[in-house]
Amino acid sequence: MQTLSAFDSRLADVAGVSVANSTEIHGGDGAGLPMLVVENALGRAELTLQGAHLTSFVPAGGHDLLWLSPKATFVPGKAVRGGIPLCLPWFGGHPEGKPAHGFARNHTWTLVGAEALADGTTRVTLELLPSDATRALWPDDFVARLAVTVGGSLTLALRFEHRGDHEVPFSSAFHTYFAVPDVAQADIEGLDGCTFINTVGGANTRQPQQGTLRLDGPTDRVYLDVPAVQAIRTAQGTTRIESDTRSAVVWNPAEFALNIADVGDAYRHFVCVERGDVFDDALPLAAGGVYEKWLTLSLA
Ligand code: TA6
Repeated sequence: MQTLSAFDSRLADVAGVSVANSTEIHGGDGAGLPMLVVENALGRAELTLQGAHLTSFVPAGGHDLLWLSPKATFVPGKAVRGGIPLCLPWFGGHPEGKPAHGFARNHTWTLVGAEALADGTTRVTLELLPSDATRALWPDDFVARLAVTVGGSLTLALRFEHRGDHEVPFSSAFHTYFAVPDVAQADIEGLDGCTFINTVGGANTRQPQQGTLRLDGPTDRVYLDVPAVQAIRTAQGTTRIESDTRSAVVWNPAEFALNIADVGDAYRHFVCVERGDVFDDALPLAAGGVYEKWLTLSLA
């Protein structure tokens, strides 16, 4: 069973932050993954140190805003299906065939801070530094940090510091899987008028969104230059998404999910609305450049 290092354990000795292994929470064979449980009177969240990956967020008195696949596995080196994988330092496929969505989501981050704040929220901060494995994919030095604040809302504040001496291409996304009772009945607001790139089946067509979005089959769209706020309305309630990033990717594979081992027919119960800076909205990082963006999720 994988556990936190002594250093991590000491930092986690803060009211409202406890450590666990995924096998204790989600079962499964094998060593599992170390996890943090962050809980206070306002809300509760779970995350794996691998990927600094949120797998659950429940505001007090509410339901889990995040979808975790019932077929999710907690295996070292493999991204967990559901929650909020961090796509970093590139989003989607890589021109040289490196792993899709970067390496941040399947490397282990270190807990470097845990604080109970005066407003009743709890913040944990995780850090990813270069290793031989990351250097094979991204030769430059970097410091990646994610501060996770848990209360009645959930805020992720990401900072990626490029320590190289030359400009590098960079894109990033909070690849959030939202829990919905039925994806075919979920209304996504806050994209009206935005241009989207339809990438389903390798297509690459552009058109404007008209009104509310309701998915009616396999969907993979990159919305550009979107407003700060989106909402997902379902019979269960309304989830509010706010971010200072520029793009929103909407994804659900529908029946194609039957070919994805850790999704299958559970695709009906999630929709990804991924805020980030991708495609035309992505900007290269100059030598010594810093990328800082945040995402806040809440029940409206
Ligand atoms: O963000 C949408 C997307 O890029 C889709 O094209 C789909 O591949 C999805 O992410 C999941 O990717 P993953 O590598 O996690 O299986």
